[in-house]
Amino acid sequence: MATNRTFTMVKPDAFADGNSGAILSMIEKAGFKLIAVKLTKLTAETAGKFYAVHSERPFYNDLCAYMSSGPIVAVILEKENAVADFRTLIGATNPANAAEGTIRKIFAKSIEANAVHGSDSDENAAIEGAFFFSELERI
Ligand code: IDP
Ligand code: MG
Repeated sequence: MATNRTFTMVKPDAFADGNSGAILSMIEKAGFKLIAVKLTKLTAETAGKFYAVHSERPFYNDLCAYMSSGPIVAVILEKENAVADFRTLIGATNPANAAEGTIRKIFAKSIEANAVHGSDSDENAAIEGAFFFSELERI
């Protein structure tokens, strides 16, 4: 079932560079409503749980270390067609392949430190949102 919600994180590189506000502004200007926002920090263990689907990938350990290297901003977003439209807004995983004007093209440093997360399905958006927020923390 389409929920019209997706989940994002401003990743440690973008937070450390002071780009959280600019990124959230781009997201709002693209028509997404903020449903829940949290400044927090993952541990290697919680990052490992969040990215468990990638546990067999060669970059998994580096990804967990990177994602726990500094604060992140976790956000639930709402918009019609949220998951697909947000993936378009952020651009390709590797910023070298990201379209002009996308968040990753503007802010990402590398295929790993790529500024933002974006859910890849309605099902994962719900799982990922629930990873960071309780029912009471969402409007
Ligand atoms: P996505 O974030 O565009 O959905 P995924 O394939 O789900 O991309 O990978 C999750 C995250 O793992 C990426 O956003 C990036 O931070 C990191 N990652 C993906 N592929 C590589 C790689 O080949 N080398 C290093 N890190 C990677
Ligand atoms: Mg993904």
